[in-house]
Amino acid sequence: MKKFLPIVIVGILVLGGLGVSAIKNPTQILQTNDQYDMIIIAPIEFYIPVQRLINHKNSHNIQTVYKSTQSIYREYNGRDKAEEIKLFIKDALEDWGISYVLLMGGRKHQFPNWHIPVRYVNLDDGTQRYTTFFSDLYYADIYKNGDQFEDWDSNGDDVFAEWGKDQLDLHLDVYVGRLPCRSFLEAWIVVQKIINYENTAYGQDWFNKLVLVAGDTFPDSPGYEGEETCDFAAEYMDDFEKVKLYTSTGNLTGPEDVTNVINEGCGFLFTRGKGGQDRLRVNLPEGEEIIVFHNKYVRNYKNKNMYPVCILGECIHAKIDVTILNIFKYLKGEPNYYAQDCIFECLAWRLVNKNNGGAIAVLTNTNICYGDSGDANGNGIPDDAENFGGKLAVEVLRLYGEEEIKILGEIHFQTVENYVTNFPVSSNKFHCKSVLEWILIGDPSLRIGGYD
Ligand SMILES: [Ca+2]
Ligand SMILES: [Ca+2]
Ligand SMILES: [Ca+2]
Ligand SMILES: [Ca+2]
Repeated sequence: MKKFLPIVIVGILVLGGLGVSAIKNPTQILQTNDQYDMIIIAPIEFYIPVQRLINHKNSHNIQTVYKSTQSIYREYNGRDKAEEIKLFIKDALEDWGISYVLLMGGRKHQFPNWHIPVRYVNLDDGTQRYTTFFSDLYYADIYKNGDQFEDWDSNGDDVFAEWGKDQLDLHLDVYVGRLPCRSFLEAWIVVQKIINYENTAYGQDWFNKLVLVAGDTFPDSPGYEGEETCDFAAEYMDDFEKVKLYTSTGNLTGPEDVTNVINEGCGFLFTRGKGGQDRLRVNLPEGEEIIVFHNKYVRNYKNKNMYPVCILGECIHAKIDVTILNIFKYLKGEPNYYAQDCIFECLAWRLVNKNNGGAIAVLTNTNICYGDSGDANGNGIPDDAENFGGKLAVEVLRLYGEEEIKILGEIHFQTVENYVTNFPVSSNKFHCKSVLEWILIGDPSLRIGGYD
C-alpha cells in the first residue's frame, strides 16, 4: 500500500493536470553569450556583502555581476514583482549568457513584504492542508516551446500554475538558488560562510564524512523506511565515511546525537523522516516519536568552517514565507495559515544563516511531501527511495557520487530535470508537487568541497 506523508491518501488519481511540453535541451539556452557566469539579484541594502561575494567569485573565475531588485522593479513591467525578476533573468540569459542566478533576498525582516517574492502555485493536493504553496522553480523555468517566455500562466487568466488549467514546461533553463536573507546581517553572515567554505574545505578530513539521520517513518508499516532510504542513498558515496544515526541501532535517541556529529564536521548530512517548518521527527523502534532537529538546537552547532551540504528529504523545512506576523491571518482563520507558520524562520534557513555553524546549503521542500513504504515493485530498492521527495533527495547523492557533479546548483537542476523526464508530472499532482516544492537554499555556483 502506498503511504504518503503526512497523511495517507487512498484512491486518488488525478488526470489532466499541468501539462509538460516537449523536452528542450537547456544547454542551448545557456550558451548564447559568455560575458558573465552568475547574476546576483539582491536589494541595494545588501550591496556591501554582495560585492564581497562578487570579488570572491571572480577570484575563482565565476564572473559575477550584481543587479539590484530596485532597478529591476523600476526598469521592468511585469504583472507583479516576481514576473519582473523573471523577465530580467531572461534578459540576463540572452544578453550576458549567465548560467547561475543567486536570489539573495527573502522577506523583509518579519514583515509581509519581500525583497524577492516567491511565486505561489495553485495546486491543491487534496491532503486537507495547504491548497497553495510556493515554488522557486518559477525563476529557473524561463522558456517554453523553444525561446518563448514561460510565464506559468498558459491560459492567461493571471492565476499562476493552476492545476488542470495551466500547462507548465518545467524543464529548467538556468541554475537557480536562493539565500532568503531578510536583513543585512544575514547577508553578511552567509557571504562570510560561503567565502570561508570555498577557500578552506578542500582536502579536509571532516569533509569526507556523510552523516545519515533517520528512523522509522511509518510505525504501522514493517521496516524502517527512513533508514532504508538512507542506506540506499549512502551506497552512491564510495569515498565517504558514513556515520549512521539511526533509531533502530540506538545511535539516535535525541537531538544531542545530531549536535555531536555536526560539531565534528561533515561534508554532507542526509535525512529522511517526518518534516515540519522548524523540526524533523523520527520514530523510535517502540513507536515513540522524537524530535532530532529543531530551530532551538541550531544555536548549539559550533562547526565553524565545517559546514555540511544538507539534504533534508522531508516536508516543509524551507517554508521561507513563515513570519511571526502570520499569527493574525491564522487567528482570522485564513486558509493556508497554520500555527506552525507563525514562527520566526524555517529550519532550512536557520541552518544556513547560523553564524559560525550550521549548514552551507540545504536542499529540501517548501511544503508537504510524500513518502512510501516497502518494496511493492520488488526491485530490491526501497520504494521510498524511488518516488517523490525520497527520490529527489537520493538523486542528489547519486549525481554527486556517481556522476561527479561538484557544483551545487547543477545538481539541483539535474534532480529536477531527471524527475520531470521520468515521472508523470503533467498528469499526477503528487509527482508535480514533489518537484515544484524542491528547492535549493544556497549559492547555486557553490563548489562542493571547496576550491583546490
Ligand atoms: Ca523551460
Ligand atoms: Ca492561469
Ligand atoms: Ca515502518
Ligand atoms: Ca522498489
